[in-house]
Amino acid sequence: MPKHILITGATSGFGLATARLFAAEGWHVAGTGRRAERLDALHQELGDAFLPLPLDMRDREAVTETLGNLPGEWNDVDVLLNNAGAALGLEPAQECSLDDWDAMVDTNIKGLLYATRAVLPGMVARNRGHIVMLGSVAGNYPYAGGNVYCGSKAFVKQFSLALRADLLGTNVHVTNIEPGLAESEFSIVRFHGDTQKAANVYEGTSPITPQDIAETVFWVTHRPTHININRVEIMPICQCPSGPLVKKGM
Ligand code: NDP
Ligand code: 8X3
Repeated sequence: MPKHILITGATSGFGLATARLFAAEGWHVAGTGRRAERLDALHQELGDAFLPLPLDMRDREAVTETLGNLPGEWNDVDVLLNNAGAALGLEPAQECSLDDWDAMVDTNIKGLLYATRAVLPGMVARNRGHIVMLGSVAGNYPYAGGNVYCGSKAFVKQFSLALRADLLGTNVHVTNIEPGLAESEFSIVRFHGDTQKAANVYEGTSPITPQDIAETVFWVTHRPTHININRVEIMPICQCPSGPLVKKGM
């Protein structure tokens, strides 16, 4: 009997790479995304091992209805990968678009909550399962222009840890994966389609790849049952955390 992973945001980047890796390992993969044509293409590629779920994670009713009532065996979700998310803009807070802020809160925080709430009762009833979050180093270290994106990922980190507390006494696992610089469509989305600006982010670096993250998801979900990986922070070797900034001449 194949295991089932439900991936939010399977149309690109980390989610797409994870869908391919888990399918290659014999898992059944259900994947969400707004770009239905990309889900269709993945369905063509992976065949019956893939269940396309076109929806917007910001739509509470659609997420609750769809993810809470998957057909047949698909409803026994072994792993939920809460991956769908975005950074929008890199302006200082006083110049940011409120629409961008709303979209980040609604997707990165609220969409993740809707998906979690939809699958959690089944996992608790079966006394097994794993919820893996795509947090970020942005939840650990602030940077200029990160404002609401950093805040949303700090939420994800703390929510993951608090979820562990609620689930103590069950065999339901929770992990927050916290990548640093990684190349996907992330920066194209952040810069609202400006591919040149996005390319500049990675120029001269060796960023994390979606495959690296897929392998991390696979690793954290294949530990012995008595183990829970709480958090995994990953940076490429060309990046490191740094301390508080100082502005001289003030
Ligand atoms: P991509 O932009 O390549 O992929 C984002 C995915 O999220 C797409 O499948 C997209 O699908 C989906 N998504 C976004 N908004 C929505 C929405 N409203 N409803 C449904 N799906 C949505 O980026 P990454 O793969 O890099 O990002 C995946 C996660 O990893 C995000 O949470 C991101 O914050 C996080 N992350 C990324 C890092 C990076 O540097 N790349 C580093 C650390 C964390 P569609 O557009 O089809 O709806
Ligand atoms: C993505 C990494 O540093 O661009 O979450 O915020 S960063």
